[in-house]
Amino acid sequence: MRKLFPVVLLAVGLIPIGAVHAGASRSPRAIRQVTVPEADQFTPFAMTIHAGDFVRWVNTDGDDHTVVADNAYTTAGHQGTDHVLPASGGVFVLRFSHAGTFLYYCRFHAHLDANNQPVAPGPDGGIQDANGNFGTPMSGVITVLPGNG
Ligand SMILES: [Cu+2]
Repeated sequence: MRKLFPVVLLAVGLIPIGAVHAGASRSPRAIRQVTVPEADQFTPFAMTIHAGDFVRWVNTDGDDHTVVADNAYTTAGHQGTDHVLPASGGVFVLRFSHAGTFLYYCRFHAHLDANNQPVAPGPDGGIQDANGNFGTPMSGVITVLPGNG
């Protein structure tokens, strides 16, 4: 079994794109970005990439957030991911090496219920809006298509 390790980088400028697959393929590997804006959400919510591509999460919010993936829905690898995105600039990068679906959430602002559905934190941890709702679960999904060869 191939074990995948997350690549943790302190600064966006340090990503060694050329070094990762130098000589392995002519097609450049894309880096796609998911941003946490000044809200408890991942933008964009859904993203489609190709095997071999990287996804970089950048937290521009003033609060800490997390990128968490449980085994239940994740078929694109990186099961058991649990990484903190520190406030105001935290960065986390994963490379997806095979096709599948990567459903993830922030464990500070969402969790999976007994049926593995993402749910908002509720009264204990959520911020109540004017309608009395406690927000939407902070989650996202990445669809990984087969690579280009
Ligand atoms: Cu969060």
